[in-house]
Amino acid sequence: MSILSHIQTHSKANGKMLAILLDPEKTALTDLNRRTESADLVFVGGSTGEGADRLTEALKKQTDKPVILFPGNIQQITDQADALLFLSVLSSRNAEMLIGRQIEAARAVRQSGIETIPMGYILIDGGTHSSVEHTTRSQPIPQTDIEQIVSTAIAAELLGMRLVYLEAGSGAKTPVSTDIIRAVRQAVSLPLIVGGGICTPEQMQQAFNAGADVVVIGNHFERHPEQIPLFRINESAGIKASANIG
Ligand code: 1GP
Repeated sequence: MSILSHIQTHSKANGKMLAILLDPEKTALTDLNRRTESADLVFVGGSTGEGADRLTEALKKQTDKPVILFPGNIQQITDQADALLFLSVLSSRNAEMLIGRQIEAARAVRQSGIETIPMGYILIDGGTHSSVEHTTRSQPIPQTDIEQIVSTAIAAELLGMRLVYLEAGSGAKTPVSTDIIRAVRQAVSLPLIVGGGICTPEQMQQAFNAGADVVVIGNHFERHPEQIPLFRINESAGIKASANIG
């Protein structure tokens, strides 16, 4: 089964998925089985830097989790991963981010033969100047402009994209609000990925309840790897309760 079908099947069955985001520049190549044990999907990527090939190779040796590239640049593309999120920053008005980088990467991606999933990526203001905002030189959409966010997500679906990613930016102070997630969920039928600033199982559960199919967590697990098991999704009982998460 392709990775896209895997995500679509989960989404249709209302199954929720946790994706752990590993930055190749910040992730040691050891202990990856434990680092990814609560995840359904492993995303590999960062705003800058290389090393995605080494990290992907190590992940494929140490875990059986699907490894999906979420590349910040063309150097992070490797055919060793299971799939590639081929994204366009639809919230941007910077042509490089909308189509320039994609053209630059197109031949290498095609040659690699990797499963490529077209994705509409929508940057939303998370209350910090995020590195994605910096590297894409793009203004995020304010959280209050739900209409614009929903219109952008509908455009993604009309353009034939297969996933929508609502991104508050790594380390966001304010994750994407449940009002936004709910409004986008009602407007499009594509699987919905939500990330940026999610630090507690409760925030993850709220995003799921509002309609997210996949929640992405990076920063929090880099700082608190010991908390990873607390985020394990238990489909029948919801997220494991965690009384002592700070
Ligand atoms: C960033 O949405 C992801 O692209 C994850 O954000 O690092 O804040 O979890 P965090």
